[in-house]
Amino acid sequence: MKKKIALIFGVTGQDGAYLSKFLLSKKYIVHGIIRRSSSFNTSRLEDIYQEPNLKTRTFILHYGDIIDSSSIRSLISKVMPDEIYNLAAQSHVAVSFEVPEYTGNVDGLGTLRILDAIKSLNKVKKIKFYQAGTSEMFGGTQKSYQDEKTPFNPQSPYAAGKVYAHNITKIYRDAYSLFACNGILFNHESPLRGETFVTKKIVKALVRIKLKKQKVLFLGNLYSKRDWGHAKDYVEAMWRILNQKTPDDFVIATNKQYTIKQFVNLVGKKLGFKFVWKGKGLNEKGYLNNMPVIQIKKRYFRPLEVKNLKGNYKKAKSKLKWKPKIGIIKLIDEMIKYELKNA
Ligand code: NAP
Ligand code: G4F
Repeated sequence: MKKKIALIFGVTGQDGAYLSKFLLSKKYIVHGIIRRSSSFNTSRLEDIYQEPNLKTRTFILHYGDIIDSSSIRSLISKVMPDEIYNLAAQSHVAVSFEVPEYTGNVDGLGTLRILDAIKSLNKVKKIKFYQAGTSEMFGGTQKSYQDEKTPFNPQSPYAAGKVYAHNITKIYRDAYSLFACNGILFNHESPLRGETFVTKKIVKALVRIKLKKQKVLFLGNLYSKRDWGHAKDYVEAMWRILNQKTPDDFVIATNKQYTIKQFVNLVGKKLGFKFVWKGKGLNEKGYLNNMPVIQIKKRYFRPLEVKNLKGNYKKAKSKLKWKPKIGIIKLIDEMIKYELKNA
């Protein structure tokens, strides 16, 4: 049987690495787009990298950039994939306040560029498209949990760019009958998570504190609530979304919620720490043996905060037969194990 071909924008990121491995296990030929950088950005792909000279390659990397229409168009025409996954993004919410225009260009217009290339090839091949949407789009929602019907209320340039990408994906689906789908994914983590996202930052720092390689962990807002799943489960949902009969949009979440402080305490417990919390606001501190090992710094607060995210994945459960398999405790165990190995 002819192998399916997938093309992944954002292949070097956390989800790109897990999705590549998942699709290879499903016998796909996987093409990935990488940006040229002055230092290596492919460390997450080391275990699946294949030599360019190998004739029977099933994992192939190409240079490209989602802000460059010409590279997008020529790569899509060259690869002629069955499925495109757009995971490419400036994905850090706080950083999006520092580089708002760039973030809008990559996260918003980048999606349009891919969709338009797919549209121009639509008579030659029906290419399916997945857009990596986010729970950040719900932003300042008043609802205690969010689903596909919850209105968007973005609170950052990142979320605003992603709302544009979500809407343009729907518009191209309706106007040009493209098989284009939006995943609305809640936070998902793993040992491969970027270093500056809060879960990775906490696990790495507490492991280093345990090993006496670090004294203090500086954090921002301890009281926002997040719905944290495992990236491995979430990339399977992306594939299921594209392998439905009709294109549609889905919330992917765990329907469980923790504050950042609860996450710190859970990681601490696994490492044998019991933090004593004292003080309020910027003066709040987490003590271990009377030492203030967790401290709050204003620079880690955002101009606007998304306070409450908890997703209802009922639609995904019923239509995609998807549910999260890895809970927060197993996720933390895996992240700690990885940091201990690399410390
Ligand atoms: P990530 O680790 O930050 O990866 C982002 C990827 O996008 C990297 O491969 C990055 O390449 C690439 N990229 C950035 N700018 C690009 C450009 N101009 N052209 C081409 N590629 C570019 O993000 P992730 O956690 O894997 O998330 C994957 C996607 O899902 C993102 O779109 C994110 O916004 C979205 N999302 C993530 C979550 C989550 O909790 N992880 C939840 C909802 C939605 P470099 O390696 O060269 O930087
Ligand atoms: O880990 P975070 O930076 O993730 P955030 O902002 O929720 O965004 C992530 O999930 C989204 C899905 O909902 C994705 F779309 C997005 O691409 C990204 O993957 O921050 C989580 C929470 C925030 O409330 C933040 O204010 O942790 C709080 N926080 C407290 N101290 C901190 C810190 N966040 C970071 N990054 N660093 C801190 O020191």
